[in-house]
Amino acid sequence: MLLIGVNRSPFTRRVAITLNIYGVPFEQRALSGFGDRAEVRASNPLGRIPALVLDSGETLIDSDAIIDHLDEAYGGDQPLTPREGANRRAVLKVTAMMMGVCEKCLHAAYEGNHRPSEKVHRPWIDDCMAQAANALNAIEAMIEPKQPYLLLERLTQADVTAVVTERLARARGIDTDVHMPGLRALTSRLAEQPLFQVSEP
Ligand SMILES: N[C@@H](CCC(=O)N[C@@H](CS)C(=O)NCC(=O)O)C(=O)O
Repeated sequence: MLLIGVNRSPFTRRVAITLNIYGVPFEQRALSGFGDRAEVRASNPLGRIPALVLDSGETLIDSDAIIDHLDEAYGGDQPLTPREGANRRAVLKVTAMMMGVCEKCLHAAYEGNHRPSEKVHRPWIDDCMAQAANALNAIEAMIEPKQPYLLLERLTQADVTAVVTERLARARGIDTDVHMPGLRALTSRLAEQPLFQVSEP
């Protein structure tokens, strides 16, 4: 199995962490969506990372779709995203919110990185970051400081996605130490675990 993408991409890294948690051996090609356009587009015509090339040769794209396959193939009776019911809905909702945070942080970054400085629209950046912070505040409010995990009493995809999301939000200037201390503490604890550490960018 071949994972295409760099781990500084939160979308790629959540797939790498999921593979590690499920104990699936894989190789990784550290390609970037912008730096290695031609090679990335050969695997994903949309030109985005991650892509996952299965041993059969089939290529999957988009972290949600890749993780859905990994849950189905390797999750057994306790996949990181529960198979049904209220627990499944809860994990999917929180995970979607955090994926949205990542997208908003990246929209803000792209505005600064991909447009000429005279065309950068600061209010758009501020609005994206305000949306990201608002969503993180909502997640902070869900955290029970004594619980080892974000949602259920076990590791789920909400925890995996929280680790990559909090890291990106902090890198983009959201002071999680001050504003989301529960999320910061939870994700720091998780990030120290070997299954997470191995993909640290
Ligand atoms: N929804 C996608 C988002 C993937 C994504 O936006 N990847 C970024 C890197 S962090 C990328 O490749 N951007 C290049 C581009 O959009 O051209 C997923 O979950 O995999």
